[in-house]
Amino acid sequence: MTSSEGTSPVRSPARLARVGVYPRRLRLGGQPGPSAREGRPGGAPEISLVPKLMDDPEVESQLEDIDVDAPRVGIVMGSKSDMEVMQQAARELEERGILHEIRVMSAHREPDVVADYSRNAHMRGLRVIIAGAGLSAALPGVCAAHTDLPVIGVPLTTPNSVAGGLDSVLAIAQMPPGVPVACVGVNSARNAAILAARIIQA
Ligand code: AIR
Repeated sequence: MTSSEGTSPVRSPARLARVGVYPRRLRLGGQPGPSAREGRPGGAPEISLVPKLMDDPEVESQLEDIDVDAPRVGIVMGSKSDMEVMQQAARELEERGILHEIRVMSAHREPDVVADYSRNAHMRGLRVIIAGAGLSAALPGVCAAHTDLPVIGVPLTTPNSVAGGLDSVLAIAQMPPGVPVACVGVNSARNAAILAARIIQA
């Protein structure tokens, strides 16, 4: 399921800017970006006001290849039984017009699926992964082990949770140095979505 299923494609400059894609056509009038040298013939060496990135043809062609309708946030969870809570994240992103996708994958039951998804996430255009799981909640950490994208973990409660979900909190927050996972509160999927939106817009 992706949010794009019920949403018309948005290709406006504002939309592109919100997802962090600034292809050449977004420059004013389609012209090359402004320069501090303009209006000063023979003046000081040119200082471009456009980030150097935009002048690199290779990077620019890669940016133009990015599908602006691709999901920007991946919402994953360890079980279908997590769906009700995790849909709060989807709803929040939907309201903010941020394209997202939802997948069920267990770090323990389908470790290869989680690894493949995480390894391909950046290349597919995702900017943030929100991962929710209960009990021994390895999913956010395993995602983070396989991607350089920011991962936000959502500790979830289940009928078998220990200490109201403290088991999941510790599993998500207590990551080893070098493999960070942001951890929101127990069942706080909406907060995870708001944080994801802030990361994308930062
Ligand atoms: N879980 C699934 N694989 C690994 C973990 N930690 C979690 C799910 C769910 C809980 O186990 O995220 O919160 C119970 O899953 P189920 O499928 O038995 O309902």
